[in-house]
Amino acid sequence: MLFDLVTLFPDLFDSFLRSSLIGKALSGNVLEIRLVNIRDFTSDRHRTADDRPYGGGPGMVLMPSPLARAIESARGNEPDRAESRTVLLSPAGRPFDQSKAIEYAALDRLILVCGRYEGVDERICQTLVDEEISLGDFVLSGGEVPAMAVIEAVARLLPGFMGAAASVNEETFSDGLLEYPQYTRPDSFRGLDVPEVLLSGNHEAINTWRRRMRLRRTYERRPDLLAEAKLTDTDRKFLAMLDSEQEPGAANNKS
Ligand code: 4HQ
Repeated sequence: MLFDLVTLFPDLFDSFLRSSLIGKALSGNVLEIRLVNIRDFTSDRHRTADDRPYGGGPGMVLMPSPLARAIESARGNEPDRAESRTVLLSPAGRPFDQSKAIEYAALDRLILVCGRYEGVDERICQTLVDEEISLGDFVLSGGEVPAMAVIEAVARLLPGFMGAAASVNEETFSDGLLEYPQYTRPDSFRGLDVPEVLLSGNHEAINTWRRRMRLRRTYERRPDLLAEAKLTDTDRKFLAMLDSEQEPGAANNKS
């Protein structure tokens, strides 16, 4: 799969692209990443890429012309790639999630446009961008870090990314519940013991405990996920029990 990164700060991707898993995927041809520097498509001697917002207000806006030429340059090489999408990283986009990552992993090519300043000229979104996505409800200085997050989420779904041995475990976001807590040696750490059941060798008891921990965590931390989660009748009974135990205002961290 080919990723084109359209950015004013291509250097920000250096260490990320050399990092072990991404680096291996690049040398193993599972992944190809091209960097397009918006600055290379400016037309004045100062290489200006931003300008003041019409209507006034703080900050600067990415100018449409250099950005348009940069995106078109990315598209221009291998324009015949069958399935391609141009995506702008923006806090005003639709939320990025695992289902989006799965959707992108089926493409031949993803063009990621990283904005800076207060944003990009709206006419870029209207003409050259297929969709806008947000990594969450917070404000960053640019789309580069979100772009790396998208690359990592998508790349690990590509066949061959993690080698033949390890396969992807997407449990959390396939059935819509948070993961159960994990423990490794030693069985006592700073006075905290690994739950007995995990040392019991009783796999049925372990599975029940893990399922309940997933339900409890999701109930406590991300109740919004429960509406979409795949739940059995037993799950619903357990959740109803948690709900009846709830004391208003008191956190419940018991297992
Ligand atoms: N920015 N999810 C502002 C983000 C962001 C986010 C990227 C900051 C775009 C212009 N992007 N620039 N949150 O905060 O994707």
